[in-house]
Amino acid sequence: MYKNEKYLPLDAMKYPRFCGIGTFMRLPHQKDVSEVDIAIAGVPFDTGATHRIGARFGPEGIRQHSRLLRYYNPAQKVHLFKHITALDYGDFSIMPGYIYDSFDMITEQAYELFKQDIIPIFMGGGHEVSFPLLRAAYKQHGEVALIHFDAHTDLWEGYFGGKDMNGTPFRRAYEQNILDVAHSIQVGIRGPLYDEDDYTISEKLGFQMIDGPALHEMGMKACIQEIQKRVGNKKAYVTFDIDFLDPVFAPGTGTPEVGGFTGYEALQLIRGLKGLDIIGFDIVEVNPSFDHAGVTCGMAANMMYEFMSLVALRNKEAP
Ligand SMILES: [Mn+2]
Repeated sequence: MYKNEKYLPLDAMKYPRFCGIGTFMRLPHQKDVSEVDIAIAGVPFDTGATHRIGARFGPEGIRQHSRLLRYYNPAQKVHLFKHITALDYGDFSIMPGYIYDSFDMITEQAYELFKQDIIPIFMGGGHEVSFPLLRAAYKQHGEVALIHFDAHTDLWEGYFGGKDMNGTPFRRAYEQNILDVAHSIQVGIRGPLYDEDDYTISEKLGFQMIDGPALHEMGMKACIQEIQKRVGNKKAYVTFDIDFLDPVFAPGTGTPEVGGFTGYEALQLIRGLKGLDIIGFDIVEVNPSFDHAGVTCGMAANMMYEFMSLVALRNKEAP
């Protein structure tokens, strides 16, 4: 019935959901990924924070609030563990305060996962970690299309005279030619900017952008069609900054912007990525110190559940 009984969450009929060590979804924690489709890995690095620090505690917070996830996803009509095997890989080691050393460490550890032909789901950390993660993806897959949900483009040249922070990862990735820009799309961008030029930067560099107000106007279904059309059959990497959501739904983040999206809208968008050739996911900027009652961490856990469901659907349709 299950794809592999070794890789199931703890049985909630034997061990109530509040029991047990807090791995993601109470899955087994191990480093050997040779038998799994999905590895969940924490990337607890936030030294690139331009505003509130604390996203290094994101993985720990998300894990604690992932206890309520269950096997069957009724929205996608898929029973996850009939079609996938998954584990909690634990956290990458990083060097707090040292951005370039940590970037190298993150790339190396992420590549260990990519090269074993599995789908990694990374939990940041600040958005700066997406750059070293994309370098690892590139090493295995070549250029990938970026599907980017965020309140900000994160395409800035730099801040405070420095180059690498949580507002710059995709500028660096763009410069290093590791993205398939012509098939990449940014969704949900909004909030006050420094200058008019900041608004046009995405399209100038060749990305498609659907900004926040446009997304509210067009609705989720039309946006899904745009994403599907833009990415087509290219290999894609999904990066989800939790500040895509309105601060009401995700207060626990570093740079909140009003006028965002509901939890349900975010779930709809991720569900709509069905059928795309996605090789990896990250969810970033979850900052438990600014969270209330686990609202943000629980939301992030559910987004990851939808990532897992996409992989399960893919396996279900092409076992
Ligand atoms: Mn971001």
